[in-house]
Amino acid sequence: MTEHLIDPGIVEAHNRRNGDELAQDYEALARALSRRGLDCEALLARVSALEVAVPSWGVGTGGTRFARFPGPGEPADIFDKLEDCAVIQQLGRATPRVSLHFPWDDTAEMASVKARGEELGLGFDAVNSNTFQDRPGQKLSYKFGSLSHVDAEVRAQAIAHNVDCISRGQALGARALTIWLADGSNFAGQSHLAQAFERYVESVRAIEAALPDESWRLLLEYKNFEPAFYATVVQDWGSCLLAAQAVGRRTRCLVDLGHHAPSTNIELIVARLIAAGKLGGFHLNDSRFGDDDLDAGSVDPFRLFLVFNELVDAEQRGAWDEAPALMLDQSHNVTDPIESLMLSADAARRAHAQALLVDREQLAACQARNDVAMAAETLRRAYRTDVTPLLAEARRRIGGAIDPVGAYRVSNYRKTVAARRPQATGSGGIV
Ligand code: PSV
Ligand code: MN
Ligand code: MN
Repeated sequence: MTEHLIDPGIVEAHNRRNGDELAQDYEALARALSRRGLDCEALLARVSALEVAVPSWGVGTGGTRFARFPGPGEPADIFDKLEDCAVIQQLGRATPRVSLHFPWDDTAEMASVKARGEELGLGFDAVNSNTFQDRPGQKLSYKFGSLSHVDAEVRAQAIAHNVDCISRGQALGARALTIWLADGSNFAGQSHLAQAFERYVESVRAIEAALPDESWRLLLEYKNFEPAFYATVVQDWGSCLLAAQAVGRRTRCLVDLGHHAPSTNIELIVARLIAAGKLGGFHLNDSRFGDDDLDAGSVDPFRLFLVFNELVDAEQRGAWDEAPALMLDQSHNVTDPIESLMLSADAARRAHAQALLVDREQLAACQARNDVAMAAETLRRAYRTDVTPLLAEARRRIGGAIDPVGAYRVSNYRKTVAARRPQATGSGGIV
């Protein structure tokens, strides 16, 4: 029996208050969709199946390199983080797994973390390594890189950390390791561009060889800049693809939506990675300038829809051997992280539902006769459909909240945990 941290009676009362309105809106949507030859119930089943993992680091207040302004009731350790993730799942019902980050989350035995997750109805998604910071007492520094470092001993230390993350992931029941590499250079001439990449690929090969079995995946993130401002070792999807291809079958690329220059056509990158058989997963978020880590769909929901449009298209064409893993990767500086994460999971499902509504036969016909206006309008028509009642109904049917943020606020969860968790202090920024 799953332990619910918010009294289910509160959720039921909330759903009763909003139930009539939802029933009317859902019925109206079902009628409108049926006029378009679409079955709302079938769509609801598809949308309900979409799951997004929550990052353990996302439930704490983030920060910038200038400051961090922690809110009340911040999680103090991995067990507090799991509780917050459980609330997100209880109300939203779209996020049954948590993605852990080491060493940030290695303060407890993995067996007890797994057991607590089970009590709360949570499983574990990809684990994340961290060789972008030095931990206290660490033998060798990552100041000048880790997996691509010029010194073989530093590389060996970074590889060993990733292998340790894999065994922690195994203990949790996870099946993937995600590597985001901060390595790079700040000045022209600082590093040999080609050799640094070769050393990185060599290191990743050693990590892939340590994966427990064929079902495990190694997901490589790329990022255009920061903290290296002159040249990042894995700066774009091209480098990432080269690395994934050079390493092996189980190694794939992970597209973090915030890791591109502002006007980059991310859906095109997605299409290319699918074609190469190397799209392993996503870190969903939104951004205006760079790695802003804002809530998914909060700046440009149309772009999120276009990404999901590629995924639905690929799935329907049978263009991949397995669907990419979906995870959120956000930093919440001015919002309650629980609210932001629930809204982002909802945004992902919304984009997915809209993408499922695209009339693909009509789109293909428009493309075939170069009917540009109608092709674009076919996409926009799906995007303009308000699927809010469908998302809410999907949650309601399995015990979630019609309006997760509304129910969360009524529950006073934040106030309750603030009374027993120590108040975190501000100070410097974190990633
Ligand atoms: C840093 O850019 C970053 O945001 C990457 O996207 C990672 O996924 C995340 O931090 C956690 O390491
Ligand atoms: Mn990321
Ligand atoms: Mn990032």
